[in-house]
Amino acid sequence: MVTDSLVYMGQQARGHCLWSLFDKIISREIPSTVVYEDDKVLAFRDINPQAPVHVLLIPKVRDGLTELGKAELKHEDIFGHLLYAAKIVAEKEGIVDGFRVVINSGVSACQSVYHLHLHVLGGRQMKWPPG
Ligand code: IU
Repeated sequence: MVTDSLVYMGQQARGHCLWSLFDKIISREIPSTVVYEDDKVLAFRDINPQAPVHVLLIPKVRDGLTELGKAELKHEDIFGHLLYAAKIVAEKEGIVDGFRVVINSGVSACQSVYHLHLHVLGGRQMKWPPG
């Protein structure tokens, strides 16, 4: 899509990873350790875990949703679905009694992959404030 191409060029210019990387994880072109999947979301282990449990949840259809800060009203349903899926992942991973959900949005939040994703972190005592 033209819009996606423009987003891609914009992110490349700012030195970010390809957003299409997570598309390739969805299509299984790039292998990942999937921990949960339904018709709308895929959850897989982060390759650089920041906690004993560190799972990423992504919408299977990106629909232009590169980052939370660029979300539109049409995306509201997928946010609800992603959050509920995060709770299912926490249950499956045995951390439902204490876990953290993080969305990095934009450069100053250190977002590196511009395909919307939630981090589910747990399995250790979390600290506050985050870095
Ligand atoms: P961020 O919120 O955009 O910074 O998070 C991107 C995450 O994607 C980060 O935690 C990476 O370790 C993770 N990741 C991955 O799991 N597999 C990959 O191939 C790449 C990044 I590139």
